[in-house]
Amino acid sequence: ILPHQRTYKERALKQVNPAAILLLETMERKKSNLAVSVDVTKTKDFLAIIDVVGPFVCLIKTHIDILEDFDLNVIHQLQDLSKKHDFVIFEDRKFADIGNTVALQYSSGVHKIASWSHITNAHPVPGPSVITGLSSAGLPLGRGLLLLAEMSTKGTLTTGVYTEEAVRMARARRDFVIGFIAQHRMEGVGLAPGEKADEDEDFLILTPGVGLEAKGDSMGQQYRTPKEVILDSGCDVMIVGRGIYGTDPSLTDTIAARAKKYMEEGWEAYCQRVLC
Ligand code: BMP
Repeated sequence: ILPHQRTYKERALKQVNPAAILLLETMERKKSNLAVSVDVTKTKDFLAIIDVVGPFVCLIKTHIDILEDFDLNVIHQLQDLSKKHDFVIFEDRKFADIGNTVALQYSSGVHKIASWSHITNAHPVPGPSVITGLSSAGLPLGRGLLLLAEMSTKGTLTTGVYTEEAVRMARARRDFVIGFIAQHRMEGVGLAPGEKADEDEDFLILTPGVGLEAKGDSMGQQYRTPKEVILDSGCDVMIVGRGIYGTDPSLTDTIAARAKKYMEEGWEAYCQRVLC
């Protein structure tokens, strides 16, 4: 039985990293595998969208450096909303430098990401040292890391040996690496012939590039449906941005209705997958 054939609740019991446990338990509690990516430039819109989609999500994904009027007060309000609506926070920072630099970028600067984001992510391109650097700041705080094993964009270089090496790097650091940003499951990827993965291995797959209406955008993004992502590809969390918040943040009823629809489709696909 593969990890994604088990329930989120069962899988939470076997995890060691606190952020992985928190995410799986939140998904089970809220019956949601929907994450909303809130990529807007004004704090007012950012917080308003999160308050509207909050009841429907297991996780809110941020690009905190997009906010034009950022100050640490935004973080306090984000944390209040996370408590009010019971969701996990994931800053999509995509670290990609030497260990010493990423440790500083993660813990310090204007945004102090490690202090508030349960989960963050990194490109595997620097090699294992990126995990060493980030874990020095994140592990003492109970944080978790996702490696970008695959991307959703046309022409991405994250294929073949690159993806395999990403999975090998994660296997060596299961205390901190909780899974991948990817388009598929990673069981069996990167194993030598005859090599078997540890039977407790259970990486979470968080998948962007999800949309019910559009197939992509004019800048190389590619979308699949919740059913394709959760049922056909066995991914765990679907990440939706513009498909939910659209172009007008003031349309709160429409945004809430879209979030509810994605949440229901994602959960239905999960139920079919685990036959619950
Ligand atoms: P949207 O659904 O509006 O296309 O947004 C997708 C979000 O997921 C963006 O925040 C983007 O940075 C992120 N993302 C992605 O689209 N593809 C990837 O491979 C990795 C990402 O982090």
